[in-house]
Amino acid sequence: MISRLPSWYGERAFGRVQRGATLGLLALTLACGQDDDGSEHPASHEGVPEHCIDGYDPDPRDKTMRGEPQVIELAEGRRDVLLPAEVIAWMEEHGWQQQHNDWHNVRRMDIACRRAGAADETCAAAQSLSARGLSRAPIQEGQRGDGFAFVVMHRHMLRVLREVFPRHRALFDGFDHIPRDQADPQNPMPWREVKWSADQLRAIDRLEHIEDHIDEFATEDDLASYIQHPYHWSPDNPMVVNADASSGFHDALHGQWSITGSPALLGTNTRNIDNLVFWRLHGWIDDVWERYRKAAGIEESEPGYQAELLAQCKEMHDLGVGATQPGPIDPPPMTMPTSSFFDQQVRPALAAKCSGCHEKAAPNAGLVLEDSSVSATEFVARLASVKSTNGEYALVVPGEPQQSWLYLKASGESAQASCGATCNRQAMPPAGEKLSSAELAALAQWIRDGAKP
Ligand SMILES: [Cu+2]
Repeated sequence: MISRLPSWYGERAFGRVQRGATLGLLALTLACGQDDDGSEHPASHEGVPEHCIDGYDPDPRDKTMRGEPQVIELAEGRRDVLLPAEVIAWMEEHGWQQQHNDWHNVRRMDIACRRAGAADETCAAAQSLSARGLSRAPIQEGQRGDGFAFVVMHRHMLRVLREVFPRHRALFDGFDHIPRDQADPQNPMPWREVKWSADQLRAIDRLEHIEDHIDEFATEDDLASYIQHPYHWSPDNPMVVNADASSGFHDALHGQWSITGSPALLGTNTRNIDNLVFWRLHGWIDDVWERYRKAAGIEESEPGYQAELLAQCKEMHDLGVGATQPGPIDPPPMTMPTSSFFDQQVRPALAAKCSGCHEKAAPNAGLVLEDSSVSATEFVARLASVKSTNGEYALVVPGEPQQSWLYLKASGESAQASCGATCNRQAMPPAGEKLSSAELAALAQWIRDGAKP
């Protein structure tokens, strides 16, 4: 058997609490083993919620519910597909939407604050978490160990749902294969176009034939990081773009089916677990990872893995207990002012095409492009002359569309931009509908005219 337990395992600490208890957890996993017989747990189980050890009983609603996914109708003929109401209710009763969002946000503090090792005092995103009793996770997104935690935590959630809704467990099945085009029977939204770039097709091919690529990923953490995001953390920059442009297919999957205006927006973490496609795509990632584990000869009983499953279950639980107030869960009501050129021509386009991933509650790259709760002045102040995460270009340079990263990304000209190795040239949005030529022209004109609110 090849051991793929990451070598850093013993030194790690995870979550919002410095547990330092890895060895303790490991010991207790080994000590308690299978104790489904209702016997008393050893004292070392203290602090670990019962359900992390014994699991959950099926929910009574599993027997009575129809279990059909809900197709919801949104503005302008858009549609999204959500889990049955009973499942969403169960997750709400257990605080999952909040915990899942917080789980990601405590790992995204460096990204939200645009610097590595972000301190609470100087960054609003960090402050809003610490005001709720949460703090920066010691392992941030894209750091060694984060990919492994990511796949284990999502597996924990998948397993619980299959246990709680056994008669409807197919709701949580991953894609058999990634839909390649709109007509593919696996497309969860037959009304929506499916398009992948050459790099994304390369990722699909590699991951769907993971058994042939085992040697390209030294550890499970390497594989998971490759799937998760197209960037990684470094001490100088929390978002260094990966050299391999096929990395980050998980983000592309979220983007592909993220429907603007949906109450279960797939592109951000606030309520994306309510979305059926969330489980399709995470189920698929889970299957790819499992096939890697099998091909690499990793046993289910491997202690490091078992300890991590327990630790992730406990962390989710602790996030629910530790947060003193609920975070921003529901998207704010739309109160779009309509006066200036920016309000009329630019802001709606950004909201329509970018909010799938840059909505204010949990924006990718810490960049907010949809926030109806702030004035145009405040909104523009966050863009004009503010550096992008690549650290080279400003998001908007008043008067200069060709030097404004927002415009270059939206127009796709970023692909030819001259910028350093850490610069993510990928056009935006990464999947789904691009800005129309009229919207791009309006964006360019607005910048050329001085980027006024
Ligand atoms: Cu997640």
